[in-house]
Amino acid sequence: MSKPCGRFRVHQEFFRAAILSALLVAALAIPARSASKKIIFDTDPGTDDAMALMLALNSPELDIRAVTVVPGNVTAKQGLENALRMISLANRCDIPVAAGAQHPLFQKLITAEFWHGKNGLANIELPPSKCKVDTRYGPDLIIEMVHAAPHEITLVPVGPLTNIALAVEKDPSIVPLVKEVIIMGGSITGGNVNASAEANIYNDPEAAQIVFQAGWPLTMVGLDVGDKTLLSSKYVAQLGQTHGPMNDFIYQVAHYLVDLAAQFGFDGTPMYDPLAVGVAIDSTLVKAPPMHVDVETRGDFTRGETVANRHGMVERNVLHGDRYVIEGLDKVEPNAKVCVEVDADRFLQLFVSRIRGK
Ligand SMILES: [Ca+2]
Repeated sequence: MSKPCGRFRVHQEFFRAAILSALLVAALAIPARSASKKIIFDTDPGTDDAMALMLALNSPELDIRAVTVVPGNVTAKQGLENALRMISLANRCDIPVAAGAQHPLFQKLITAEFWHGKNGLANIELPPSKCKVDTRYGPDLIIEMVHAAPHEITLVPVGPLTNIALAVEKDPSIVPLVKEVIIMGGSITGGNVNASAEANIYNDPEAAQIVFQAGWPLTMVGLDVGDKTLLSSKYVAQLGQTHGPMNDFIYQVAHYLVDLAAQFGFDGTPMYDPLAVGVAIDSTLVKAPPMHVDVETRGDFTRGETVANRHGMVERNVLHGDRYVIEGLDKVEPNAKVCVEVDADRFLQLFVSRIRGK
């Protein structure tokens, strides 16, 4: 092979450098989607579900692989329609939207149009969906996707836990293959349905107990932090300064919710479901110590309560004749990280800036 002359070598070096630069520029220009967190968003939409979904869609840290619908705030049928219309509004027909359970495992559904409006979306009529429903059954879709991307999928359920429980019951082998589960639900400081229970857990306590005991990394984003994260009219005004189909929709939803909260004496609307998405984006937004959590399924006053053991141990009581005697302490392993504190302003600013596309 002849030796290339000097000029040719210079050209060769120049082109090599140019190609390398072009490749580098191209690599930097590619959105970080491939490196972002793959999530399945399980939802009962729902006004705060709407805000959570739009936050997830506007956040490059997350890659929504599927939306599965569960009955809760509204019926399964209404929820599916709402999910399809929102995904269509976002021009994301590439994301599969699937129906799932039609009712809780062992009880009648309790819907919440009282809080979310007659259609579940603050009575806002979105245009009919251009997207078609995925014909797979929600829990089956979860199973299929977890097996297709082992250790990569984060489940973000923000409704009753029926679909997730059905997936685990049908195929427990998904449990070690799921990267993480971040749920909106529960409370360790009293409920919103009644004195003890939070709505998502109350709507299907048996399903919730299955999900909490499954044995996967689970973070509970409950009322404790949601109630500290109030979107006030100051933030809604910021949302009103920019426009676009998603921005305008969320502005209207937020406006509706802040007005509703004001009727009950609150200076803002709690961002329950959006905060679960926020934790998926950035876990440093919350402080979440490990605890063992059980879901009460039988109590007269406490059905649906998330009962948290903060100390990691229980007394060992042993029967001696006609009485029990404490003989020591048994360790209880944590099964959840329970959010107890939140950097609310940082989260709310993140939410507003993402919805505004900034
Ligand atoms: Ca929800």
